[in-house]
Amino acid sequence: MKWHTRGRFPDVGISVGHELKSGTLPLIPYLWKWKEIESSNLWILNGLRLKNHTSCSQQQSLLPSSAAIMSGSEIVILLIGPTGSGKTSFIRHATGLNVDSSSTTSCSVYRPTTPIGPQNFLIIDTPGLDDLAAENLGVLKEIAQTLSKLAPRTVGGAIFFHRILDGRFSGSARSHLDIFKQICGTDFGDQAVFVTTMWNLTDPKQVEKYNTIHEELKKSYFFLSPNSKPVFKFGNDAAKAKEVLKHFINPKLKRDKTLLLDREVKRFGASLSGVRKTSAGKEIMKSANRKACVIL
Ligand SMILES: Nc1nc2c(ncn2[C@@H]2O[C@H](COP(=O)(O)OP(=O)(O)O)[C@@H](O)[C@H]2O)c(=O)[nH]1
Ligand SMILES: [Mg+2]
Repeated sequence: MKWHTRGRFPDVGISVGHELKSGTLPLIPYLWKWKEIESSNLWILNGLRLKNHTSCSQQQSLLPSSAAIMSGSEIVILLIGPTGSGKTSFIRHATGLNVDSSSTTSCSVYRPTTPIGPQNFLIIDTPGLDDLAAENLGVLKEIAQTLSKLAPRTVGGAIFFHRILDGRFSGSARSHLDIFKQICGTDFGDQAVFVTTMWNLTDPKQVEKYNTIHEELKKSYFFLSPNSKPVFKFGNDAAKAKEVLKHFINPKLKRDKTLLLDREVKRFGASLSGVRKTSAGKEIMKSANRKACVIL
């Protein structure tokens, strides 16, 4: 059994989210978080956390970015997908930072050490979507709070991650995709990108099979608008991660749409009751009700 506790950390004014292992009491996190803040490289700016997990030189490379964050020049990219689908690994390769994959229990924002185009990126790593509605609402709240801290910036692109090794689309993968689509809104168009991951783990003898699955996903699921389908393959390498990011700076892409969740967070707020009113929040509840019906 997992305990999930989320609360406000009064001294620094940021929200915290923690997953406690079975048997631990959910009253420790304030203390624990305090220790984490003291002992790790945690940068706080305007209530926004910029995590850096590695060396001093990388730490310094993040410091000037604080100023850049204030200037609002980067393209904000939101990553969504189930746990283990490769979001944090993608960030590691896209940013050149040694980001720890072990547990993503709250949202963090990363900036590539070397810009790959005229504009740099701010990439939001998010906790993985789950099969439980309560967990997914918690993830949505984390995302909503990060978006409201980033305001007046808005999300310029979103990426959905799916492990190609999982094969054809399961029920929970479908429901994660439905949540992603409701986070984006249908008019987000090509600003929503779909990535199949783990290509470097596919058996070379079965590449045809996985290519077929990839094409099927592209044909039937991986798009917001049927006219254009930005779908990529990722095999845990920097070149592919950067290729995906380059999509967002392609001059042919009109990056003029606002993420539906961004608009809804402005309207309903980033509290749990606020995110329940968003389209993604409603989608989470709808899929929970569907599952309950199946069980009954
Ligand atoms: N071989 C391979 N491993 C990957 C790939 N993407 C992620 N992983 C590994 O899969 C595990 C989960 O990935 P992670 O990036 O933490 O997934 P997240 O939960 O979506 O952030 C980690 O051990 C990664 O090293 C990939 O494309 N290829
Ligand atoms: Mg992660």
